[in-house]
Amino acid sequence: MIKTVATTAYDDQKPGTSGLRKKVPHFQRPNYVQNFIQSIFDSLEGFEGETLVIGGDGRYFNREVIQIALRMAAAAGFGKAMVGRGGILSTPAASNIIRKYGAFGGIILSASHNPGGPNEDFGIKYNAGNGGPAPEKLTDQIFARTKEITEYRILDAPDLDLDTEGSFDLGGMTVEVIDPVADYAELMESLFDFPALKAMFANGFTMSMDSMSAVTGPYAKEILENRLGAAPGTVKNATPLPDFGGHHPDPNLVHAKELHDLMMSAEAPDFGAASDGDGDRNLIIGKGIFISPSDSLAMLAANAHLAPGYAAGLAGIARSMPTSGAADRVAEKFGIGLYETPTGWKFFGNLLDAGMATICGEESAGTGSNHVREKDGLWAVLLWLNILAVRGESAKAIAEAHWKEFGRNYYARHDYEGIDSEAANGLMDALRAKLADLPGTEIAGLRVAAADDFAYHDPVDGSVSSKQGIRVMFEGGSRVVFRLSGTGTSGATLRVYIERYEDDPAKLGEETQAALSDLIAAAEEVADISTRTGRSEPDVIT
Ligand code: VG1
Ligand code: CO
Repeated sequence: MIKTVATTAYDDQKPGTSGLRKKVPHFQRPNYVQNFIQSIFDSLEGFEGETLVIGGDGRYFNREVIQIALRMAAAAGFGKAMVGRGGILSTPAASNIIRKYGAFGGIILSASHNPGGPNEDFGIKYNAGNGGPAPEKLTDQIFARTKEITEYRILDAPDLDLDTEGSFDLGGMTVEVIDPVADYAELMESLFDFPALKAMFANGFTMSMDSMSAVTGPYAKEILENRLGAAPGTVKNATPLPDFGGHHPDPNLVHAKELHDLMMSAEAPDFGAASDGDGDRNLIIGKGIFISPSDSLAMLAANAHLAPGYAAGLAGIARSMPTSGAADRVAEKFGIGLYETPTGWKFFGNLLDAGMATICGEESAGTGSNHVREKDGLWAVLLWLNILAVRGESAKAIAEAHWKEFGRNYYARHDYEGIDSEAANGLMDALRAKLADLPGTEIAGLRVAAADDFAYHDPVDGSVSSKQGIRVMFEGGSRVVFRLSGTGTSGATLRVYIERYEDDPAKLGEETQAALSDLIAAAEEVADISTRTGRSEPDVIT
């Protein structure tokens, strides 16, 4: 029986960079989840009898929300729902399932790299039929709907067993509980040279993969250990836990410090990697060398043709605006398009669908390609492995050769987390107000060449997204970028992105923060960071 339940609208259900994210207790407010899911359905058309994919990263509250989503999907008239066993689907795996089975769309439950647990973060996002995050037009529509919703519809039915694979009936809708890993592993096998990787491991190649007690554990174990023959134990923290073992599942140098320390030690294996809460980010650390995500994007793009799935070359490369320009030089060499988008994977979808870009990436440890419509952590790891296998060189040798050929974009991101929202907005407003006066002036000894607030004109659908980050560009090609995070759940996070290009062969091996010190001083001076935020140091440097 379908029930129609009266509800009161909330005014704070605006999806951010990647879906709606709040603390778990916030999501547990009366009908908070139901309102948002009904608002998604109310903003879609033509899904009667169609398939909806539902899955999440296994964090606290995942199973409860899946049960609600299933009953609401049945009430809304979907014909079928595909759910990962145990409620598990990594974000890229969900994207693949949507595409492979021609689903209408999917609901992904994740707060990605944010911590999980009864008092930590949860998130809901909708992905469309192309497998990618809902574009802004749709998220705007969903938000508008959340503010006026007065009722939702839900099937009156007991919870389904999500731990047994098979087909079940839920009020006339078929629920198919599927193996969360099989389709994804098959996709990876179609893109990369598994026999060559197997031979590399058989010949003694060693690696350490930290799944951070998050969703990639089962995927990495199946692919690296079972299919490719990496030694048992290669995948660390391989069991997804509802609270990620109390850690922050963000694969950066702060939260994956153990891996970093191992890779810099005498006991380092040949290659190290990590992935985040929902499996779409990657961290790459070679023996004795951290590869910054922006550099990794450029190096993957420069070498992708060595893997079978990309043997025909790339159609183009897309990167988010704050991501360094390292990939631009690769695009230039190949004579292919380079697209600069706002932060967030939803902006890559059109370029990928139109065949304009093959590989995309973000400085926040996200890289991916046209194989799905999300960034993909394990994909990046496997592409690196495929490149290492073909070139027979270490990650360090490949990085150094890359810098020699293209020059090096020294790059760092400084995050000031949990700062007062008003102070953060005040800082951005003050910067915006002086943009026009900056060109030609000197800041901390550096001359400003240009300054603007980045606006994106989507070349495919013509839509415009403005206020996407403030850029201060200096003579010589260095820059600092300021933006506020759209994924946090408490206060505001200021992100300061700092970049300097260097092509002097004698200056390619400097320590990053030292190489950027004058720009760091300029960022402080132009934005008044310490006075306005009350912080003298960033919380996280990546
Ligand atoms: C951050 C990153 C952005 C990424 C987004 C989602 O957004 O900067 O590059 O796409 O997280 O990643 P923001 O608005 O906080 O800067 V994930 O791994 O949370 O899906
Ligand atoms: Co993520």
